[in-house]
Amino acid sequence: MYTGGDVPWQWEEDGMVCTRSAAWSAPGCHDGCGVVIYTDKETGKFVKVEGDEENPYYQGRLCSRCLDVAEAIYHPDRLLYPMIRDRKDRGKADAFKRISWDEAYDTIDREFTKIREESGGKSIIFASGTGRVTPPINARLGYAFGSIQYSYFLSGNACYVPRVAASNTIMGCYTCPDFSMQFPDRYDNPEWVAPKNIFVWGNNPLVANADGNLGHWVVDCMKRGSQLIVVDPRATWLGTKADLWLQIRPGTDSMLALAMGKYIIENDLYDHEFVESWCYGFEEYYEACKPYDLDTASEITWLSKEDIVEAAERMAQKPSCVQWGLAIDMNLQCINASQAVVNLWSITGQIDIPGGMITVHDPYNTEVWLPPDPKEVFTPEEEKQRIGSVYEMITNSGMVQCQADTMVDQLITGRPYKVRGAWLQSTNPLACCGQEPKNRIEKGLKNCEIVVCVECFMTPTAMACADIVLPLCFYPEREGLRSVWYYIQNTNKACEPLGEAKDDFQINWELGRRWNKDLWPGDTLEDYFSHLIKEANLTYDESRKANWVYPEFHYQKYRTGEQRPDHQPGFNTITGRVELYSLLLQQWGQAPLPSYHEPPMSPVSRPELVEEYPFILTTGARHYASFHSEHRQMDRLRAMHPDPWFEINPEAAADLGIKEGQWCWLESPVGRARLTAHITPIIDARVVQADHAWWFPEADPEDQGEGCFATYATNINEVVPAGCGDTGFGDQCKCFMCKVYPCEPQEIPLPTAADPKDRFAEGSFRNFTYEAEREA
Ligand SMILES: Nc1nc2c(c(=O)[nH]1)N[C@H]1C(S)=C(S)[C@@H](COP(=O)(O)OP(=O)(O)OC[C@H]3O[C@@H](n4cnc5c(=O)[nH]c(N)nc54)[C@H](O)[C@@H]3O)O[C@H]1N2
Ligand SMILES: Nc1nc2c(c(=O)[nH]1)N[C@H]1C(S)=C(S)[C@@H](COP(=O)(O)OP(=O)(O)OC[C@H]3O[C@@H](n4cnc5c(=O)[nH]c(N)nc54)[C@H](O)[C@@H]3O)O[C@H]1N2
Ligand SMILES: [Mo]
Repeated sequence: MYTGGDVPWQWEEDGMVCTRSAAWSAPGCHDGCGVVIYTDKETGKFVKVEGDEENPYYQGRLCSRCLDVAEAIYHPDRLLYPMIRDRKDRGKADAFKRISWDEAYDTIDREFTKIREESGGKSIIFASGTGRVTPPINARLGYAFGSIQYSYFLSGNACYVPRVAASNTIMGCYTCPDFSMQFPDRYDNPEWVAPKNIFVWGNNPLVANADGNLGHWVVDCMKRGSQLIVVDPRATWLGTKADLWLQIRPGTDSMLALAMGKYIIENDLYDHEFVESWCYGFEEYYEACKPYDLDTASEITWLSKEDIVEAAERMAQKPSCVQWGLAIDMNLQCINASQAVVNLWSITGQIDIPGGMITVHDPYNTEVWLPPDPKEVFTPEEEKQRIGSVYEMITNSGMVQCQADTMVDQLITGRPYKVRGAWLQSTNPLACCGQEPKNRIEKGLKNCEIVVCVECFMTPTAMACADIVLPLCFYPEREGLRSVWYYIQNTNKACEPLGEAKDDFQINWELGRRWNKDLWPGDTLEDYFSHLIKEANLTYDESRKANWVYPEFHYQKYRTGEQRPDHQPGFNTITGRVELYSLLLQQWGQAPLPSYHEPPMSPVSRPELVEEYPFILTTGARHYASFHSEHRQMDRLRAMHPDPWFEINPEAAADLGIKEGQWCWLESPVGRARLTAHITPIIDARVVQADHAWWFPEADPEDQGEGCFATYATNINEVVPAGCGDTGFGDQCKCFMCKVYPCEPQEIPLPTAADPKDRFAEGSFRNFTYEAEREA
């Protein structure tokens, strides 16, 4: 174990108290950046936040959103008190009434319990969005209540979970590129070497910093000699610095991977020792790759044969690693695509070598990322009640989510039984993660008898659907634990929450204890945190003083038995090897080997649609100014990216007579959305890329035509339909078809952001914001 106990966790400086912390939402983000929070010594109020240069993982790096957190804390739209609204008044801004926390808890407890008594715990869903602090504690709350329905609205659960599920299935573990983040001494660690090649595949690490990866590390490694290969249809900043940029046709990644596999095997570039000793199904995998020759691959992917060959040769050099991303998940054949890529780093022997793909584990089994094992809470019969449990791949992925599309279907139809209540904690499905939000998500949620939202702002989802809204505090105002594969750190409370805002841990612990104290142990919240890190042999207070706690890290764990529960050498799969041919996939009725499937909506599979829908549509590329649908009300961040946009190549724009900044409709056979044109050569003339997650906090919250806060008219998920692949995973967010045409001026009633003070109508829910506290 290594700790950061040599530096203080709190000290004073220039009349301020400085508190080291981990900034893990809210506001939301995947990262728990090491920060120093400055508060006024006299008043205790929040002053500013800076990156913590002592923190080995982040080394002082911080993004614009975190630096702007003061704007979030003192924002006039911030929710500060629990509120209730009559169900018949859903959508009405002035119908919320302030209540006390006790009244809120009592009402939720009473209504939820009534539903459980009448229809069983299973008829209430507990939904979260992406990996902020919330998902595991939300699942735990549901389990304590007696509901197994821990859920997520994104079609095909197509974020991260598919890649993790595929990895767990094939390798019995998850792997990450080795950027030295597992070592507190980082790049100086004597065992570490810089990757020779870093593949950035369907990911934009500098902007996204997703899933336990900080984009800066890629640049740090480049400075130490790593070469870069970027697989992306857009020239990202890293793409322009890459040694090889593969401008791939969206949705064809598995074709590229299979052709690379064939080339590597046929040119004897693979790692014989690793394949013979540690892989299962090599011959079968080679057979599966055979159809994917360079000519076919080049035609399908739009890449040159030379570039595919260079990529394959670089993949085979040691050590090489892959930083993959969302584009692998957002494909109906995402398990296939993940497997095609996993097999590449497996046959080339990159697993768990310095500079390769390191196998990672939850440090000290903290359960900070994963909910409790449902097997310890539910009977096998009850477990089968999880919505979508027919999708065995999801059920066995270790991530224990309901299948999203099945869940929304059930919300809408009430079949096979009604979903009567929804607890929404850190998700905004009407504006962000729900496909076909107007006809599916809003309709489904409104069928519930009770909808509770735990939120920091009045989002479109809360405005349209919530009966009870619980106000959430921001990270400087709370205690908590941050853990990522490599270390744990406390989130230390530096100032008091404004109003009566509370944090997720506190809310769930207080409410959860009404239902099941075994799942929410401890007499205080701090006891509960100590319980979460008990395997580290530290109390919460000790871990605070330790700043960051790293378990020891070893390479090549599969040789020493550290990779399997029975401590035998090998991987935690049926054969004990990396299953290039997956016996589990076979058991679950899925193809055991990867193969290429043309996306169902592409110019190749639907040539007859090309005339009407000439563009391939990919969506949701991340921006610095927002985290999903968050930050739209932060004026400074909004100024960086004021309107929803889509990227279009100059030639294509000229053909259509479209000018920079012009509002246009993007339309598919499913629906249309309105965004402004951003004309840029970074994208191929046959492809357009559109923002996701827009809403307009400055717009009319009761607007039903455009959708609450004008969200539907600009929501790209009205253009990309719901639906998943046959594993239950995957969607079409990164590969669909659309046309583009200018929007008439009269069709654009969007308000412009005026003085923020003008936004507040008398008598609206915003009456609960407190000028005095804000000014203080
Ligand atoms: N077309 C298209 N759609 C996409 C994507 C895409 O690429 N293309 N990406 C998808 C992906 S990968 C994901 S993960 C989803 C994300 O979808 P969501 O996670 O649902 O994202 P948000 O809409 O930002 O909703 C989060 C809400 O939680 C609140 N919040 C923030 N922090 C906290 C917290 O700590 N606790 C609580 N209780 N609330 C908090 C915020 O105010 C916000 O309203 O969107 C998906 N939608
Ligand atoms: N600032 C910010 N950071 C975020 C988020 C945010 O909203 N804002 N969201 C967080 C979440 S939940 C997630 S899941 C991650 C996602 O983070 P990333 O994995 O980086 O996802 P994206 O930015 O959607 O897409 C990454 C790249 O894939 C490319 N791409 C699009 N289609 C394809 C394709 O078919 N094949 C290939 N190879 N590439 C393609 C895009 O051009 C883009 O540059 O980011 C997280 N971090
Ligand atoms: Mo995500």
